[in-house]
Amino acid sequence: MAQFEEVSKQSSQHPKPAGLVLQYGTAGFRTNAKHLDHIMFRMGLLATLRSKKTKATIGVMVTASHNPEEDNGVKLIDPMGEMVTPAWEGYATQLANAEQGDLLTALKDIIEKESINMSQEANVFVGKDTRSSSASLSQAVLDGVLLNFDSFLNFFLHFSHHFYYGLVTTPQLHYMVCCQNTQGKYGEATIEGYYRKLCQAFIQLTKNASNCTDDQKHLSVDGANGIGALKVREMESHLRRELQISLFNDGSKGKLNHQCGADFVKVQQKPPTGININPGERCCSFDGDADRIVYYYTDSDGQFHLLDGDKIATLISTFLKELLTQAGLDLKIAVVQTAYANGSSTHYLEDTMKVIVRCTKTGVKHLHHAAQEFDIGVYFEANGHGTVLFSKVAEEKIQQLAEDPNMNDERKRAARLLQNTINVINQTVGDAISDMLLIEAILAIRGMTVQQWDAIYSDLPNRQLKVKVSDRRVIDTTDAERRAVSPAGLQEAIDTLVKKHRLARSFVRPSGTEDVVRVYAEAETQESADSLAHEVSLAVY
Ligand code: 16G
Repeated sequence: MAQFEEVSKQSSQHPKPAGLVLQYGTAGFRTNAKHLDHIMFRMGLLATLRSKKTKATIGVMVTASHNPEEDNGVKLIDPMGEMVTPAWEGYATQLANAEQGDLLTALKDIIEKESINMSQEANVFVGKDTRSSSASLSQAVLDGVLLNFDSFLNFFLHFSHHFYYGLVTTPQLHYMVCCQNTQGKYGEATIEGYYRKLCQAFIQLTKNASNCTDDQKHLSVDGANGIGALKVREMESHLRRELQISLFNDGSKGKLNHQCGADFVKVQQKPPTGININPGERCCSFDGDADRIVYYYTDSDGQFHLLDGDKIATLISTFLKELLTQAGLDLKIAVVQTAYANGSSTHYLEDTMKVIVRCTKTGVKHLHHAAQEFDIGVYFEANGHGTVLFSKVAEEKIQQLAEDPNMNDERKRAARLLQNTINVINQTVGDAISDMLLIEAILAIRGMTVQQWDAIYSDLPNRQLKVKVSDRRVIDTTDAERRAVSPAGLQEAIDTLVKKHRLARSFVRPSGTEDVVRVYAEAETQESADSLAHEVSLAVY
């Protein structure tokens, strides 16, 4: 098999440690960076195949998001900027785990199964976060992308093209892949184009905010010592002081995600280190690749208040619903959550706001798909990962109204606000920078303080625990992970424990990113939520 020589030669530069098995999980591959070189090379190869198959540009992002600095990871981005399809997640796992001598067979298998026309050219965009390991690991991806498949397969000669973006946030890469594949209809496939589109829309939106003081325009941002901090700095000049950012944890001193960032703040329910936080001041934290955001403040008693993904979804959907009413547009709006959504948020959305609420399994791809079923789908995980999707029909109706010369001023104003809202949002994936601009614009337009936003509803006290078990896969769930179907008797035990507490709810699910089982409990008081979580974790053990 002389034609495979080149792959064999190149792959021996990126050898797989024998016996190492890794799974393409909820957010791609993620583990200690020292185990990932061969995975990166192989994902470069796979991205090339995916590009040939879809006849479109594919993205490869090197990041481990909120994981510690020592870890790294990689995920593939499909043509419209969405997560790669489940079948290709399976191929990614197969390719990653093929022992060195079986790699070519694994590749051929994919090519055959997908009937890939190898004469098709391939285009791949590669990006990386700020981790020290990301430089060499993204080079390994490029080695895979640049390998000329067609010569080794003896087909017509067509080279792979790639564009190496270097340091980008994960959502920026999703955005640029989508822009590229829509021939610029979604925007320009450059970082500058991204800043221009989002910031212009933000500035248009804030023109509707009356009497905004400098204090109200001020926001403290915790950049998690990661890529988000770098990109906020780059973007600042486009904001023309309509938003004045004090940036903390900008990577100049601290360690990535260490005692800071959105995940730390959400899980620990306390402010990050490295930030000056004055009572009442609005602050937010990004995670390590800037695809999540949470807000918070401390009150005059020094008490910490977190505004997580549920509060963000409520703020955004309330704003959008009001605009739809003002515009007289009959569009179906829904909020998509996961089992982790605080019960108070779900009740508020369903009972007070009267919006449709859907619950899906954890993981962005599940929420994203569910949100696509509506004219406007607002999706957020409680951990701060989310965005808003507008259907084509919704976008067209909004545009028609905004441009209708016979329309009255109020309806037109609402339609224009909706148009700018669409433009400030990164619809390809949850994006901390874009979400931050949207939230800031909404607060400014509504003249709302962070305390008023927080007071929309009160969270039920809750607790999350991790339980280490010998095999987490014995736990199987249904009903969007809200009920356990195995092992036998576990759900009944949880039901009995829940009945002992007021306003209580609890569920367990195997983690998709760590070797643990996660336990969630909420109840009327913190003591009650804590003891329920503890009791349920004993039932799991
Ligand atoms: C990944 C997911 C995130 C989810 C988390 C759950 C993406 C891009 N990221 O980080 O949405 O909340 O996993 O982790 O899908 P877990 O399964 O360990 O609880």
